[in-house]
Amino acid sequence: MATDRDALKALAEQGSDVPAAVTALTRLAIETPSWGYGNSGTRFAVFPWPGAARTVWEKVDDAALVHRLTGICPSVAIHIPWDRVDDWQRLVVYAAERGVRIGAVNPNVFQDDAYRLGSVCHPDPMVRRRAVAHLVECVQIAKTVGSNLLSLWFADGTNYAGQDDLRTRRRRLVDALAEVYATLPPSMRMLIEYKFFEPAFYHTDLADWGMASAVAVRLGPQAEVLVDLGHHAQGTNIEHIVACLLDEGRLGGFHFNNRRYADDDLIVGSVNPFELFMIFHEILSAEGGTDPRAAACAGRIAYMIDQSHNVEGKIEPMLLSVVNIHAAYAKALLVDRRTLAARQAAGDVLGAHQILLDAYHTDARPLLRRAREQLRVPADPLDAFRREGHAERLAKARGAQAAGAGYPGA
Ligand code: PSV
Ligand code: MN
Repeated sequence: MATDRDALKALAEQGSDVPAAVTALTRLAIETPSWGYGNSGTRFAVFPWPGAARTVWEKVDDAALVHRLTGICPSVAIHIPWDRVDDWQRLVVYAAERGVRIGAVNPNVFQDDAYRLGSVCHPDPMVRRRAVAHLVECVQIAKTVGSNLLSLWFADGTNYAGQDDLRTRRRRLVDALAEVYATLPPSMRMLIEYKFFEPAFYHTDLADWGMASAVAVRLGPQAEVLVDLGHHAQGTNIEHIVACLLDEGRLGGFHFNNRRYADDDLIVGSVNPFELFMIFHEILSAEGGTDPRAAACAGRIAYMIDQSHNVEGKIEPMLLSVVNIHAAYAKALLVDRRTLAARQAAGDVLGAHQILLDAYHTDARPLLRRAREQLRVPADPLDAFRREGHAERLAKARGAQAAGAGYPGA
């Protein structure tokens, strides 16, 4: 049987820069979401998972465990008010003691009764004020916890034609975000997420990447677009969107997950791993390309997971997502971009396509094992999670919460 050493030697002989790829794999940073560690469900039911995190402290514990087992998840995103605490400094220290830090701060302007007709686009200026006040408070929280990311998603939209005036709503949105933008410290970025449906079904105020980037451009250079993989219509070419946003220097970050039908929030790479590989291929092309703006943009992307687990535990699916992201990235690192460019220039349609398939079909696991060796983490994080008995330990310590209906984090 070929050893990892043989496999890496073979890769080097084929022209891959193995040490550079291993280094890149050790440097990837993926943020996990606090809300992915708690019980969540569909609007039909929440099935409580024994050992699921009950508080933000336990969510940080779980994020720290994921980081300990993978070596590439140094931060955890928080959602306000779900994760609100009285003493933010205590949370910062608590996280640091466990080897992680607080990442993106996600405001919540979609759950209060006041937001029935929207938040920053609501027809009533009092409701808009309330939403802006919460967003500004989240900028303050981000400053306090040492985060430089404010990550925004709005449920704003309408259900019926004529319900509200579309352009007026857009002006309300821009005005509100301009107010928030003015409070950002220079080091902080505002990430603007889009989604074309749900909970509104006639129109969504920020429906796609074009609308989000137009708003970002109006606001200024600290505003960028966040691409959630679940927020597109069936068949949308997401890697093309990624390429366009890189070219405009406005790709701020990702919410990784996977979908088959709607915003399914399934394990990353579980439905369409080739799409994930192609997304990383676009990013790496920009990073190593000749356009300095696209290269700089690629270098500051915030990679975050946004998924919820309804029937399958919490930590294990998060680990699988991280492993799948790492694997897609590893394969994208193996693309022979020089030969690809030559074949593209020559109009060699399938010859160019073959370059991508060659990388995609390469077994990248020896590379990943080498990277994990350097990171001093288990060669197989999922296996380690099972062998070390974490699920049983947490189930015993935390027990199961009462069943109920609800939304992630509710
Ligand atoms: C909305 O579907 C979303 O993707 C946004 O990012 C939210 O912040 C997140 O889910 C959690 O509800
Ligand atoms: Mn999201």
